[in-house]
Amino acid sequence: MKQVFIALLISSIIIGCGKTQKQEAPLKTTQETVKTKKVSTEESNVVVDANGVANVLIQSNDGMRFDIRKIKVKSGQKIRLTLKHTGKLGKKIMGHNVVFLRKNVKLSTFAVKAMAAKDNDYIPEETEDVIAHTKMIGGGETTSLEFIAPDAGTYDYICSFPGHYGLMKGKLIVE
Ligand SMILES: [Cu+2]
Repeated sequence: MKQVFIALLISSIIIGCGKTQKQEAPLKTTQETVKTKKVSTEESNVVVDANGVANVLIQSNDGMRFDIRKIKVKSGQKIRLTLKHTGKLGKKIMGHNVVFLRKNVKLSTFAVKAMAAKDNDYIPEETEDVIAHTKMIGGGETTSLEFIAPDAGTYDYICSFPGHYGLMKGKLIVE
């Protein structure tokens, strides 16, 4: 019995180690990326045009990713956001949008409400949680949205397609 117990113990330690390594690996990569590149490529290249409009391009793909995770603008500034889906998958299986949430809106709570709003492109109807949002698009499509930057602060943005917000999220930093 003792030998069986020890064997089980050893195997569970090995499995345990395997899991830890798998979980830590992506984190290390992220940290290294930040160290080697002083200017994060994930920060938006906000282009302010002659009219003072902040133009921002976010690209999304079939791998459930936004290429931009940080957007910096000034309060009261008009933002013209363009969302491009560079993938091939359709809107019903790999749809993406960009939803800017008000302060103190919990992402997981909002995501549950959004999931129930399938008939409204996963935007809860009559919600007060949303500042502005693009429409939902599929691979090869592009959409854009204009809105006025809210009061100074940090706001979350996500894709509200079911299961996407964990990977597809970023911060709107209003100064
Ligand atoms: Cu998405």
